[in-house]
Amino acid sequence: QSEQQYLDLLAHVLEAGDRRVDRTGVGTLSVFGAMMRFDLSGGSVPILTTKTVWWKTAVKEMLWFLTGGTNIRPLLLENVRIWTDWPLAAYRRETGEEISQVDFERRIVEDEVFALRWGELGPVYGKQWRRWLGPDGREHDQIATLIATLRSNPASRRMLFHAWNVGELEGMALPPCHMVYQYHVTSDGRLNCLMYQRSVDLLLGAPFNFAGAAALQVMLADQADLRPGELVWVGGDVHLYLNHLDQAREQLGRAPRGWPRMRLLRRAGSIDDYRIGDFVVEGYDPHPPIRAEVAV
Ligand code: DHF
Ligand code: TMP
Repeated sequence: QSEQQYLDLLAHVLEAGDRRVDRTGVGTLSVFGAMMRFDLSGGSVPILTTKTVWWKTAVKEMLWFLTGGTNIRPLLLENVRIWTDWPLAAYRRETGEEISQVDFERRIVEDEVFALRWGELGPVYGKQWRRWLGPDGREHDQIATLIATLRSNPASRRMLFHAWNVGELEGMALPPCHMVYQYHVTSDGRLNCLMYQRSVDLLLGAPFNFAGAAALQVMLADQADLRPGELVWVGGDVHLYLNHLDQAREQLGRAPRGWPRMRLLRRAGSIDDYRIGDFVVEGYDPHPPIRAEVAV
Protein backbone atom coordinates (compact mmCIF):
# COMPACT_ATOMS: atom_id res chain seq x y z
CA GLN A 1 0.00 0.00 0.00
CA SER A 2 2.92 2.32 0.58
CA GLU A 3 5.52 4.01 -1.56
CA GLN A 4 7.90 1.18 -0.68
CA GLN A 5 6.26 -0.86 -3.47
CA TYR A 6 7.53 1.65 -5.98
CA LEU A 7 11.01 1.75 -4.48
CA ASP A 8 11.15 -2.05 -4.43
CA LEU A 9 10.20 -2.14 -8.11
CA LEU A 10 12.85 0.48 -8.93
CA ALA A 11 15.45 -1.62 -7.11
CA HIS A 12 14.26 -4.79 -8.83
CA VAL A 13 14.54 -3.25 -12.31
CA LEU A 14 18.02 -1.92 -11.50
CA GLU A 15 19.09 -5.32 -10.27
CA ALA A 16 17.32 -7.77 -12.54
CA GLY A 17 16.26 -5.73 -15.57
CA ASP A 18 17.05 -7.12 -18.99
CA ARG A 19 19.28 -4.70 -20.86
CA ARG A 20 18.06 -3.99 -24.37
CA VAL A 21 17.88 -1.41 -27.11
CA ASP A 22 14.44 0.19 -27.28
CA ARG A 23 12.49 2.19 -29.87
CA THR A 24 14.03 5.48 -28.75
CA GLY A 25 17.61 4.23 -29.07
CA VAL A 26 18.40 5.22 -25.48
CA GLY A 27 18.29 1.65 -24.18
CA THR A 28 16.55 0.32 -21.08
CA LEU A 29 16.66 -2.18 -18.26
CA SER A 30 13.32 -3.94 -18.46
CA VAL A 31 11.23 -6.38 -16.46
CA PHE A 32 7.89 -7.76 -17.58
CA GLY A 33 4.81 -7.73 -15.38
CA ALA A 34 4.38 -5.87 -12.10
CA MET A 35 1.56 -4.85 -9.79
CA MET A 36 1.10 -2.25 -7.07
CA ARG A 37 -1.90 -1.59 -4.83
CA PHE A 38 -2.63 1.85 -3.44
CA ASP A 39 -5.28 2.44 -0.80
CA LEU A 40 -7.14 5.67 -1.54
CA SER A 41 -9.53 5.45 1.41
CA GLY A 42 -9.45 8.45 3.67
CA GLY A 43 -8.30 10.54 0.72
CA SER A 44 -4.77 9.10 0.43
CA VAL A 45 -3.26 9.42 -3.02
CA PRO A 46 -0.09 7.87 -4.48
CA ILE A 47 1.86 11.05 -5.17
CA LEU A 48 5.46 9.98 -4.60
CA THR A 49 7.32 11.70 -1.79
CA THR A 50 10.83 10.41 -2.56
CA LYS A 51 10.97 13.13 -5.21
CA THR A 52 8.78 16.13 -5.94
CA VAL A 53 6.03 15.14 -8.37
CA TRP A 54 4.25 18.01 -10.12
CA TRP A 55 0.83 16.61 -9.30
CA LYS A 56 -1.02 19.61 -10.73
CA THR A 57 0.56 18.88 -14.08
CA ALA A 58 -0.64 15.28 -13.87
CA VAL A 59 -4.17 16.40 -12.91
CA LYS A 60 -4.23 18.99 -15.70
CA GLU A 61 -3.21 16.27 -18.14
CA MET A 62 -6.06 14.09 -16.87
CA LEU A 63 -8.56 16.98 -17.19
CA TRP A 64 -7.32 17.49 -20.75
CA PHE A 65 -7.90 13.82 -21.58
CA LEU A 66 -11.43 14.21 -20.23
CA THR A 67 -12.15 17.11 -22.58
CA GLY A 68 -11.60 14.69 -25.44
CA GLY A 69 -8.81 16.88 -26.76
CA THR A 70 -5.79 15.60 -28.65
CA ASN A 71 -4.00 18.87 -29.42
CA ILE A 72 -1.25 20.14 -27.11
CA ARG A 73 -2.39 23.78 -27.34
CA PRO A 74 -4.77 23.67 -24.35
CA LEU A 75 -1.99 22.01 -22.33
CA LEU A 76 0.45 24.79 -23.17
CA LEU A 77 -2.17 27.39 -22.24
CA GLU A 78 -2.16 25.67 -18.82
CA ASN A 79 1.64 25.70 -18.74
CA VAL A 80 1.92 21.95 -19.22
CA ARG A 81 4.85 21.03 -21.43
CA ILE A 82 5.08 17.27 -20.97
CA TRP A 83 3.61 16.48 -24.41
CA THR A 84 5.55 19.02 -26.50
CA ASP A 85 8.44 16.75 -27.46
CA TRP A 86 6.44 14.52 -29.80
CA PRO A 87 4.81 17.17 -32.04
CA LEU A 88 8.12 19.05 -31.92
CA ALA A 89 10.02 16.00 -33.20
CA ALA A 90 7.47 15.59 -35.99
CA TYR A 91 7.78 19.27 -36.93
CA ARG A 92 11.56 19.13 -37.08
CA ARG A 93 11.47 15.89 -39.04
CA GLU A 94 8.94 17.12 -41.60
CA THR A 95 10.14 20.70 -42.10
CA GLY A 96 13.85 20.33 -41.42
CA GLU A 97 13.60 23.55 -39.42
CA GLU A 98 15.74 23.64 -36.28
CA ILE A 99 13.23 25.39 -34.08
CA SER A 100 13.78 25.49 -30.31
CA GLN A 101 11.19 24.01 -27.96
CA VAL A 102 10.41 27.45 -26.56
CA ASP A 103 9.82 28.96 -30.01
CA PHE A 104 7.73 25.99 -31.08
CA GLU A 105 5.57 26.28 -27.97
CA ARG A 106 5.18 30.02 -28.49
CA ARG A 107 3.99 29.48 -32.05
CA ILE A 108 1.48 26.85 -30.95
CA VAL A 109 0.09 29.26 -28.36
CA GLU A 110 0.02 32.34 -30.58
CA ASP A 111 -1.01 30.85 -33.90
CA GLU A 112 -4.15 28.71 -33.87
CA VAL A 113 -3.74 27.62 -37.47
CA PHE A 114 -0.18 26.51 -36.77
CA ALA A 115 -1.46 24.65 -33.70
CA LEU A 116 -4.10 22.83 -35.73
CA ARG A 117 -1.44 21.62 -38.14
CA TRP A 118 1.45 20.92 -35.78
CA GLY A 119 0.02 20.54 -32.28
CA GLU A 120 -2.00 17.40 -33.00
CA LEU A 121 -1.09 14.08 -31.41
CA GLY A 122 -3.63 12.13 -33.47
CA PRO A 123 -6.51 10.04 -32.07
CA VAL A 124 -4.91 9.52 -28.64
CA TYR A 125 -6.49 9.12 -25.20
CA GLY A 126 -9.10 11.89 -25.24
CA LYS A 127 -10.47 10.92 -28.62
CA GLN A 128 -10.78 7.25 -27.71
CA TRP A 129 -12.21 7.88 -24.25
CA ARG A 130 -14.89 10.32 -25.36
CA ARG A 131 -15.41 9.72 -29.10
CA TRP A 132 -14.41 6.15 -30.02
CA LEU A 133 -15.62 5.73 -33.60
CA GLY A 134 -17.68 2.59 -34.12
CA PRO A 135 -17.93 0.71 -37.42
CA ASP A 136 -21.36 2.27 -38.06
CA GLY A 137 -19.97 5.79 -37.74
CA ARG A 138 -21.42 6.29 -34.25
CA GLU A 139 -19.20 7.86 -31.58
CA HIS A 140 -19.01 6.21 -28.17
CA ASP A 141 -18.43 8.24 -25.00
CA GLN A 142 -16.85 5.57 -22.83
CA ILE A 143 -16.57 7.90 -19.83
CA ALA A 144 -20.26 8.83 -19.88
CA THR A 145 -21.21 5.16 -20.20
CA LEU A 146 -18.92 4.28 -17.29
CA ILE A 147 -20.45 6.91 -15.01
CA ALA A 148 -23.99 5.90 -15.97
CA THR A 149 -23.18 2.28 -15.11
CA LEU A 150 -21.47 3.19 -11.83
CA ARG A 151 -24.72 4.89 -10.84
CA SER A 152 -27.26 2.42 -12.18
CA ASN A 153 -25.57 -0.97 -11.97
CA PRO A 154 -22.50 -0.83 -9.72
CA ALA A 155 -22.25 -4.64 -9.55
CA SER A 156 -21.46 -4.69 -13.25
CA ARG A 157 -18.24 -6.41 -14.33
CA ARG A 158 -18.17 -4.40 -17.52
CA MET A 159 -17.18 -1.01 -16.17
CA LEU A 160 -14.11 -0.08 -18.16
CA PHE A 161 -12.77 2.12 -20.85
CA HIS A 162 -10.08 1.36 -23.35
CA ALA A 163 -7.75 3.43 -25.53
CA TRP A 164 -6.13 0.71 -27.64
CA ASN A 165 -8.18 1.29 -30.79
CA VAL A 166 -6.35 -1.02 -33.16
CA GLY A 167 -7.67 0.58 -36.33
CA GLU A 168 -6.44 4.03 -35.31
CA LEU A 169 -3.02 3.24 -33.80
CA GLU A 170 -1.16 4.35 -36.90
CA GLY A 171 -2.42 7.91 -36.63
CA MET A 172 -1.27 8.33 -33.02
CA ALA A 173 1.94 10.16 -32.09
CA LEU A 174 2.39 7.44 -29.45
CA PRO A 175 0.14 4.42 -28.98
CA PRO A 176 -1.53 4.56 -25.55
CA CYS A 177 0.61 3.52 -22.60
CA HIS A 178 -2.08 3.54 -19.91
CA MET A 179 -4.53 1.56 -21.98
CA VAL A 180 -7.37 0.20 -19.88
CA TYR A 181 -9.06 1.41 -16.72
CA GLN A 182 -11.49 -1.01 -15.10
CA TYR A 183 -13.71 -0.15 -12.13
CA HIS A 184 -15.32 -2.16 -9.35
CA VAL A 185 -17.70 -1.08 -6.61
CA THR A 186 -17.78 -2.85 -3.24
CA SER A 187 -21.02 -3.51 -1.38
CA ASP A 188 -20.14 -0.76 1.09
CA GLY A 189 -19.70 1.84 -1.62
CA ARG A 190 -16.00 1.99 -2.35
CA LEU A 191 -14.82 2.56 -5.90
CA ASN A 192 -11.82 0.47 -6.94
CA CYS A 193 -9.80 0.94 -10.10
CA LEU A 194 -7.45 -1.34 -11.96
CA MET A 195 -5.29 0.40 -14.52
CA TYR A 196 -3.21 -1.53 -17.03
CA GLN A 197 -0.16 0.18 -18.45
CA ARG A 198 1.54 -1.74 -21.27
CA SER A 199 4.76 0.31 -21.20
CA VAL A 200 6.16 2.07 -18.16
CA ASP A 201 8.91 4.67 -17.95
CA LEU A 202 9.35 3.92 -14.28
CA LEU A 203 11.29 7.03 -13.32
CA LEU A 204 9.53 9.77 -15.33
CA GLY A 205 6.17 8.52 -16.56
CA ALA A 206 4.88 6.26 -13.79
CA PRO A 207 4.70 8.91 -11.03
CA PHE A 208 2.45 11.03 -13.29
CA ASN A 209 0.37 8.01 -14.21
CA PHE A 210 -0.30 7.14 -10.55
CA ALA A 211 -1.32 10.71 -9.75
CA GLY A 212 -3.51 11.03 -12.84
CA ALA A 213 -5.29 7.72 -12.27
CA ALA A 214 -5.90 8.61 -8.62
CA ALA A 215 -7.34 12.02 -9.53
CA LEU A 216 -9.67 10.38 -12.03
CA GLN A 217 -10.78 7.89 -9.38
CA VAL A 218 -11.50 10.75 -6.97
CA MET A 219 -13.63 12.51 -9.63
CA LEU A 220 -15.50 9.36 -10.63
CA ALA A 221 -16.24 8.51 -7.01
CA ASP A 222 -17.54 12.05 -6.52
CA GLN A 223 -19.79 11.76 -9.57
CA ALA A 224 -21.18 8.38 -8.53
CA ASP A 225 -21.63 9.07 -4.80
CA LEU A 226 -18.96 6.57 -3.84
CA ARG A 227 -15.76 6.71 -1.81
CA PRO A 228 -12.39 6.04 -3.44
CA GLY A 229 -11.19 2.52 -2.62
CA GLU A 230 -8.12 0.82 -4.02
CA LEU A 231 -6.08 1.72 -7.06
CA VAL A 232 -4.51 -1.40 -8.50
CA TRP A 233 -1.79 -0.67 -11.01
CA VAL A 234 -0.51 -3.28 -13.44
CA GLY A 235 2.53 -2.69 -15.61
CA GLY A 236 3.62 -4.65 -18.69
CA ASP A 237 7.09 -3.66 -19.92
CA VAL A 238 8.40 -1.84 -16.87
CA HIS A 239 11.68 -0.14 -17.66
CA LEU A 240 14.37 2.25 -16.59
CA TYR A 241 16.08 4.19 -19.34
CA LEU A 242 19.86 3.83 -19.18
CA ASN A 243 20.21 7.60 -18.66
CA HIS A 244 17.96 7.37 -15.57
CA LEU A 245 20.00 4.91 -13.53
CA ASP A 246 21.82 7.45 -11.35
CA GLN A 247 18.54 9.21 -10.65
CA ALA A 248 16.95 5.89 -9.67
CA ARG A 249 19.80 5.18 -7.25
CA GLU A 250 19.52 8.64 -5.78
CA GLN A 251 15.79 8.18 -5.23
CA LEU A 252 16.37 4.79 -3.61
CA GLY A 253 18.50 6.51 -0.99
CA ARG A 254 15.54 8.58 0.24
CA ALA A 255 13.00 7.62 2.88
CA PRO A 256 9.28 7.84 1.96
CA ARG A 257 7.23 10.29 4.02
CA GLY A 258 3.70 8.91 3.79
CA TRP A 259 1.01 9.65 1.21
CA PRO A 260 -0.62 13.06 1.01
CA ARG A 261 -4.42 13.38 0.76
CA MET A 262 -6.41 14.74 -2.16
CA ARG A 263 -9.85 16.26 -1.90
CA LEU A 264 -12.23 18.21 -4.07
CA LEU A 265 -13.41 21.62 -2.99
CA ARG A 266 -16.82 21.11 -4.59
CA ARG A 267 -18.99 18.55 -6.32
CA ALA A 268 -18.88 19.39 -10.01
CA GLY A 269 -22.14 19.18 -11.95
CA SER A 270 -20.65 16.62 -14.32
CA ILE A 271 -17.35 14.95 -15.13
CA ASP A 272 -16.77 17.77 -17.64
CA ASP A 273 -16.91 20.51 -15.04
CA TYR A 274 -13.83 19.85 -12.89
CA ARG A 275 -11.10 22.48 -12.93
CA ILE A 276 -7.59 22.36 -11.54
CA GLY A 277 -8.61 24.76 -8.78
CA ASP A 278 -11.07 22.18 -7.46
CA PHE A 279 -8.23 19.92 -6.32
CA VAL A 280 -6.48 20.30 -3.01
CA VAL A 281 -3.57 18.16 -1.88
CA GLU A 282 -2.77 18.21 1.81
CA GLY A 283 0.17 16.86 3.73
CA TYR A 284 2.50 16.67 0.74
CA ASP A 285 6.06 17.01 1.96
CA PRO A 286 8.29 15.58 -0.77
CA HIS A 287 12.03 15.32 -1.21
CA PRO A 288 13.49 17.66 -3.88
CA PRO A 289 12.85 17.09 -7.60
CA ILE A 290 15.10 14.73 -9.55
CA ARG A 291 15.85 15.90 -13.07
CA ALA A 292 15.88 13.41 -15.91
CA GLU A 293 15.64 13.55 -19.68
CA VAL A 294 12.66 12.06 -21.42
CA ALA A 295 13.37 9.63 -24.26
CA VAL A 296 11.44 10.75 -27.35
N1 DHF B 1 7.94 8.96 -23.34
C1 DHF B 1 8.82 8.45 -22.45
N2 DHF B 1 9.98 7.93 -22.88
N3 DHF B 1 8.59 8.48 -21.13
C2 DHF B 1 7.46 9.03 -20.64
O1 DHF B 1 7.26 9.05 -19.40
C3 DHF B 1 6.51 9.59 -21.53
N4 DHF B 1 5.40 10.20 -21.06
C4 DHF B 1 4.60 10.84 -21.87
C5 DHF B 1 4.75 10.78 -23.32
N5 DHF B 1 5.90 10.05 -23.76
C6 DHF B 1 6.78 9.54 -22.89
C7 DHF B 1 3.51 11.69 -21.30
N6 DHF B 1 3.74 11.94 -19.90
C8 DHF B 1 7.14 13.89 -18.44
C9 DHF B 1 6.22 13.32 -17.57
C10 DHF B 1 5.11 12.68 -18.06
C11 DHF B 1 4.91 12.59 -19.43
C12 DHF B 1 5.83 13.16 -20.29
C13 DHF B 1 6.95 13.80 -19.80
C14 DHF B 1 8.33 14.64 -17.92
O2 DHF B 1 9.18 15.05 -18.70
N7 DHF B 1 8.42 14.90 -16.64
C15 DHF B 1 9.51 15.67 -16.05
C16 DHF B 1 9.23 17.14 -16.13
C17 DHF B 1 7.92 17.55 -15.55
C18 DHF B 1 7.53 18.97 -15.87
O3 DHF B 1 8.28 19.69 -16.54
O4 DHF B 1 6.44 19.37 -15.45
C19 DHF B 1 9.68 15.23 -14.60
O5 DHF B 1 10.73 15.56 -14.03
O6 DHF B 1 8.81 14.57 -14.05
P1 TMP C 1 6.63 2.92 -26.45
O1 TMP C 1 5.39 3.35 -27.18
O2 TMP C 1 7.73 2.51 -27.39
O3 TMP C 1 6.32 1.88 -25.42
O4 TMP C 1 7.21 4.20 -25.71
C1 TMP C 1 6.46 4.91 -24.77
C2 TMP C 1 7.34 5.36 -23.65
O5 TMP C 1 6.63 6.32 -22.87
C3 TMP C 1 7.68 4.27 -22.67
O6 TMP C 1 8.95 4.54 -22.09
C4 TMP C 1 6.61 4.41 -21.59
C5 TMP C 1 6.43 5.89 -21.52
N1 TMP C 1 5.15 6.42 -21.03
C6 TMP C 1 4.80 6.28 -19.72
O7 TMP C 1 5.49 5.67 -18.93
N2 TMP C 1 3.64 6.85 -19.30
C7 TMP C 1 2.83 7.55 -20.13
O8 TMP C 1 1.78 8.04 -19.70
C8 TMP C 1 3.19 7.68 -21.49
C9 TMP C 1 2.32 8.40 -22.45
C10 TMP C 1 4.35 7.10 -21.89
